[in-house]
Amino acid sequence: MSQQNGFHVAVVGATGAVGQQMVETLVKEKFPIKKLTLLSSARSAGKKVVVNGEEIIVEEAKPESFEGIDIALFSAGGSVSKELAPEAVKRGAIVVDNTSAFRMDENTPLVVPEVNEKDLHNHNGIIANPNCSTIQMVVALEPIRQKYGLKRVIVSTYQAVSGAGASAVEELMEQTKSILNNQEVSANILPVKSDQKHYQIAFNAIPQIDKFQDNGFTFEEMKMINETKKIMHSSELQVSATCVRLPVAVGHSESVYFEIETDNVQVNEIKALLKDAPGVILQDDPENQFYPMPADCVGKNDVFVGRIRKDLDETKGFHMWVVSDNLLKGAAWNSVQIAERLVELGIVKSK
Ligand code: NAP
Ligand code: 3JN
Repeated sequence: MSQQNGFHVAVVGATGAVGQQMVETLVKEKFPIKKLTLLSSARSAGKKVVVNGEEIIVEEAKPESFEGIDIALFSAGGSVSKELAPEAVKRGAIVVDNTSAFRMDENTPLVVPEVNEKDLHNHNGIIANPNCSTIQMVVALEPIRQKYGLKRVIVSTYQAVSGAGASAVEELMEQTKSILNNQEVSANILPVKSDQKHYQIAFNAIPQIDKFQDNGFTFEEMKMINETKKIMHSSELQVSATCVRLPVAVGHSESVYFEIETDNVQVNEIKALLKDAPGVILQDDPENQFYPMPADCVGKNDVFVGRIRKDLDETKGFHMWVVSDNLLKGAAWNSVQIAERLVELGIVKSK
């Protein structure tokens, strides 16, 4: 793991669902690491984690933890990022932040490398990683937008419980066991731990992800709407979203309806475009019942697209089904990919 000419990397939230994937992804992608520092809250400080055969002791994240750090990957919630990301930047680190804390800040680039890598050049120390549901959708839409223009997007999501953290996955497993054993079910985490009511997720579908806003949309839906416009640099793009939680452990799915700006485009032209698109794997063969499903996407970095078809009424309208591992391209891989690009573009240098 340790390379003399590598970088001192910190993972903040290293014991969480996303943080653990960040550590695994750094190793899997052979990111050039001189030293790896794992940070968490006081709860997990002292815990030993074996990374690539080396034992690392998790430390409590504090402002001083960032002395000497070159790159800090944050995934410990928005309030931790708001407090500690500026402290990391003050000490010379570049931060890739996986929370919503800075995503809509006009001085912070919000980056999906396949879509808007060039925005990495305009940073003030922090690069924001978008919401998982946004990332997989824009990877699939960007090649279409570039070639045919994009007027409107209407998306419905089918999101895995791991998006709500390690405790939500545990809750799904516990509830499933209880139901199969004819025992009473308890619900304490979903849809939103800090909200008033909690509902069973096992054998259910919950049409609420994050808290409701005054306009009737949830915060998750507003993230998809606002982040898509920012990443695509298009305030005129019409975007609407409905986000739903399903009893799936890993892998978000999305039914995406989109309208392009060009006339007479055939479905095979969209398929051909997505077949060669960066970060996309086309799985579209209805005759052989071949389409993407979350169970097949777990552990993979790509965005899988299938069920592409033309709308029956709107001549410029199309539908597609987009699936990806929410903890990888939706979070850990997109963050590590940003860090890789920062290194390759010479934007970050080892101290
Ligand atoms: P999780 O499984 O609950 O893990 C939370 C992590 O944050 C743990 O490592 C926890 O450490 C750490 N933490 C909590 N409070 C802290 C504090 N005060 N100081 C330092 N570390 C602290 O949650 P998760 O699913 O990994 O998600 C973590 C965050 O990532 C979310 O809150 C969200 O902002 C972001 N996220 C983004 C996406 C996306 O769409 N891109 C998806 C999921 C999550 P302990 O072990 O000590 O508790
Ligand atoms: O629920 C999901 O599937 C994705 C959740 C993402 C999330 C969860 C808690 C806090 C976020 C996020 O990244 O948008 C945040 C947050 O940082 O606001």
